[in-house]
Amino acid sequence: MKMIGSLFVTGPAGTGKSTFCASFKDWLQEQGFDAGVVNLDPGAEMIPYEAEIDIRDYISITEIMEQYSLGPNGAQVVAADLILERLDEIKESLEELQDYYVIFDTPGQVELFSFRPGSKILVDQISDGRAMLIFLADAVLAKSPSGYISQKMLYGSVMARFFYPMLFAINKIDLLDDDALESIRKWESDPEILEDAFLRESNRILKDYYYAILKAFREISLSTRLYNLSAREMYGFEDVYAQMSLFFTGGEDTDTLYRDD
Ligand SMILES: Nc1nc2c(ncn2[C@@H]2O[C@H](COP(=O)(O)OP(=O)(O)O)[C@@H](O)[C@H]2O)c(=O)[nH]1
Ligand SMILES: [Mg+2]
Repeated sequence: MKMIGSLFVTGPAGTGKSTFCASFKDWLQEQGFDAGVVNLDPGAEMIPYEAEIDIRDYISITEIMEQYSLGPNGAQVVAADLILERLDEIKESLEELQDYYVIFDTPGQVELFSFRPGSKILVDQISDGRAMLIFLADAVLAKSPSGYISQKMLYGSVMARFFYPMLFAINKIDLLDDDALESIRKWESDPEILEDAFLRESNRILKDYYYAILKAFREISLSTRLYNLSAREMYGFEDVYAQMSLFFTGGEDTDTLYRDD
């Protein structure tokens, strides 16, 4: 396996995963790196990039629907499991991406990628352990304390499935005004401000339950660093790259460190 590293882009439907894959690839190429996108979403109708490998060439949702008499949702679940049978072929195609940063676009429904047992195997096998994940949350939803917290909890539960570094990013921040951005920044830096805002929003119903959630937040430090992104405006990409570079090459901006001698 000769790629520099792989970045798996996950998150709920519509948070901008495919858009991010497209624009982050372009950005990496502008910085002089070799970068490519692999589409792992068999249900994608349209993808906004030219994929190096496209799972739709191997797996057809409509064929699965016919073969197993399933609707589109059931077929997506079967497809997620069938991907494993094509691992060898995918790995072979990846061999060609020497010294590449490879970005993996994942299915729109977050649970298909994050909670199917095969996904961890897939990540382990095709990245040879050299993997990172980024979870994209939606900026508009993150404007309310409950939206922010619930997306972070989802991030936490995805993180619990994969033993790889995982970034929490809010995408589409171009849609937020300065006040909203400032609130989120404060919630991030001071859990008490988040707690106050959340309890005000929750109207103190089920107070004990919510306190417990907030306590968990503090103790398992789900509040790691926050990445603000706009896939549309290519904003915030340096920070994501800095983490990738740190993890994959120890911070050296070079594509040679992981070559087998
Ligand atoms: N304003 C804004 N819209 C975005 C951004 N990223 C994605 N979108 C839009 O959000 C919608 C869903 O994006 P898509 O990449 O298909 O989401 P996916 O389901 O997570 O792959 C599309 O209409 C995108 O144009 C962003 O950074 N800013
Ligand atoms: Mg998509």
